[in-house]
Amino acid sequence: MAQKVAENVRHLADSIGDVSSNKKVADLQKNIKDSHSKQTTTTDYGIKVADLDHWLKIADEKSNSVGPHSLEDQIGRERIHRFDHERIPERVVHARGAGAHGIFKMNESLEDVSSAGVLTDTSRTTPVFIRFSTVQGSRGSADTVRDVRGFAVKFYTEEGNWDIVGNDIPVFFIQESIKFPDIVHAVKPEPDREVPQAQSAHNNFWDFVFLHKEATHMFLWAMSDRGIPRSYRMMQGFGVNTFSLINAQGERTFCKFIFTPELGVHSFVWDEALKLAGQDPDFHRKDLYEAIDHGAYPKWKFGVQLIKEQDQHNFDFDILDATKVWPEELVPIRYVGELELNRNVDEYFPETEQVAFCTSHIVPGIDFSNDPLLQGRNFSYFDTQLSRLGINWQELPINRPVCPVLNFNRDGQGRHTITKGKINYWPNRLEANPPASHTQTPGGFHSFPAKTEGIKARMLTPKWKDYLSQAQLFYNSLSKHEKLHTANALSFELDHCDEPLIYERVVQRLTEIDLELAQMVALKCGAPTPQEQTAPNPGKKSRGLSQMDYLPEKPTIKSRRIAILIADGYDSKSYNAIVTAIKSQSALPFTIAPKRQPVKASDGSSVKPDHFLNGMRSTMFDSVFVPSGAESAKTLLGIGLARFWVREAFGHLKAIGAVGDGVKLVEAAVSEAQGVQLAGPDKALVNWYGVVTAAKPDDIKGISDAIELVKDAK
Ligand code: HDD
Repeated sequence: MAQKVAENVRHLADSIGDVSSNKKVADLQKNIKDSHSKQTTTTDYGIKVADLDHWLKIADEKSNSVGPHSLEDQIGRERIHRFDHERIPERVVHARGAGAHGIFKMNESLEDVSSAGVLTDTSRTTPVFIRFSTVQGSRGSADTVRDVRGFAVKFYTEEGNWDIVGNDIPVFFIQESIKFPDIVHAVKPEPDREVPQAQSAHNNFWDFVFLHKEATHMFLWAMSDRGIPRSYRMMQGFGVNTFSLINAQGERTFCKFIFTPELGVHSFVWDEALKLAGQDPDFHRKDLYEAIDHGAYPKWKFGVQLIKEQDQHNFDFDILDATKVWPEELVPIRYVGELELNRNVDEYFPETEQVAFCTSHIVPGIDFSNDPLLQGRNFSYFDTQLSRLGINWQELPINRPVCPVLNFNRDGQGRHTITKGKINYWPNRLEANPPASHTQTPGGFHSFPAKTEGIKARMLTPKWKDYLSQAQLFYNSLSKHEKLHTANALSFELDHCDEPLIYERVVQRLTEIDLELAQMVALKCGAPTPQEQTAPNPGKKSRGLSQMDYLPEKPTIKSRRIAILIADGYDSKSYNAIVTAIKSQSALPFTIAPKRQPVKASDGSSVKPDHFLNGMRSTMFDSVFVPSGAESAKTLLGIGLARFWVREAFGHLKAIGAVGDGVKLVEAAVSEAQGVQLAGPDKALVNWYGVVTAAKPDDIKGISDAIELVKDAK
């Protein structure tokens, strides 16, 4: 225990020391205190506290009497007051999240289209903070539920903060922001009984999306494997809305922002996600922390899609419509930068909980567009921070920019800044704090002088009414197994709807996408089987929609979690070889045994396992390996849970490896899973997807084959 505390203190000291390369991290140091210091505890007003265990009260040892509390106890009162007010309102959506610090760099300048320093200066390293999130659930809900994931990036640029408040899905449910309260009400727990938590699998959500045909495209994305990512580190990030870039010549280019992960895009299978929600509700949060802590820093390529202003109307969809992607064949992605997360937060609340993003936070060289969803968002984010954090929320350490902030905004609850001088208005006789245009100083923000015409009306133009083409494009572009997963997800969701009107209508909508899909879902959710495709689907496909298009450029098992199953009598040679092989590829080995006390090898050496069989489940690992050792294999074979470990991993299509005697356990488990008897212990299982075995216990080739195979793990 003492050692663990010492390690933590060292970690804190290290992190405080490591500030030179990141301006934001350096800025945060002003507010960091060491909770492990040996200094005497004080009240918030600074006096040393003598006793932390007892409230001041009227008591008498002699008569053995403990009387009532004294209200006089300012120390006891302060502690309770502070505790009573610890909670702030959770975010109205995206309440559950995890964050980390990192850096952003441009490899290629975008000066042809933008004058923003952050997008043009290739010598800069811009500090960033990212918060990933789920949308539907409360702050304490599970990480692995089926949902859209938030991907919000704050760039602390030299010209001020720039926020991309994006998602892992490139389109949105609705075209107009005025509908946002309705979609959120519909997807959140139903108001009468407040169920279900963090689930879209209920009548209200499917009622809403049926009644909004524009939501069809996005609900297909959410029901695909994108809705259950394996890790925050393995998802794409999309700014979703259309922004403008403005170059030094004052020309405008429309733009979408995209982040693509170096590790590729990967998902759970639904059974894993479901089980993990109970077995480890913090799975994604821990995964992010663990990877950064082990130095496996998550990385994304940063790209833009660009459309010249004069080409705005040359597409058969409106490029300002957030329910549409810009197909890559029409608008290629230009990858120009990279983003890396390399530092965990020191404390969750002041950093991850208090970070506040606004789509309206842009810097000179970047501007908005008339995307109606974005226009509404620009109002909403600032507004919501007021009720979450108060008017001075931009002074909070995690939110304050790294460049100077100076203006005549004053006062309000929780004001930190002390501004000297008599002047707090503009214009003033001292010409203090002038706007840039007054002094002809370059760098002031100028809104793009866009020409607009029309009449004031609540309407959108006809192009916005094509709700199906891109929904079909997405579904057509999925691989065979992604289509099957989507059908299964829809069936699961609609099975949870108990009003026939709801699931029958949704199946009816699916007939406008793909008849076979509609029929598969109808069969399982209980709707009548439809017989006709009700809208023509010309079968168009596009690159970049299936996540199979985003396998890592170089296969890697970096940061993957690999369980090694052993019991007393394991073979230390094959065990050590696999541990070394895993570590050499920057993956993480975890030893699992029937007990957590030291396990003895056949040669008398021993190892203390990381976990015992029932403390963890195969769902928490990407792969399972069984080393050799006759006694070990015999023990494991006799334990139902050990066989279940391998069987379950096999069922989830995970890479499984075994050498020597360990093969017996894998064979038994796989036979159970398949319901067939294998021919013998030496029969190679390589034909079976994801299983690699080698008969010889020290068959390093066999072991590295297994490692190679793990690379191809989903
Ligand atoms: Fe939103 C939070 C992403 C539409 C209103 N949104 C929020 C977060 C993300 C997104 C990632 C969490 C930020 C964080 O980690 O603190 N939202 C999106 C995307 C949208 C979108 C990609 C579609 C393109 N949002 C949207 C609309 C509105 C909002 C149309 C309202 C008109 N969103 C909010 C909000 C939240 C929010 C209520 C809740 C907490 C917060 O802002 O800071 O203002």
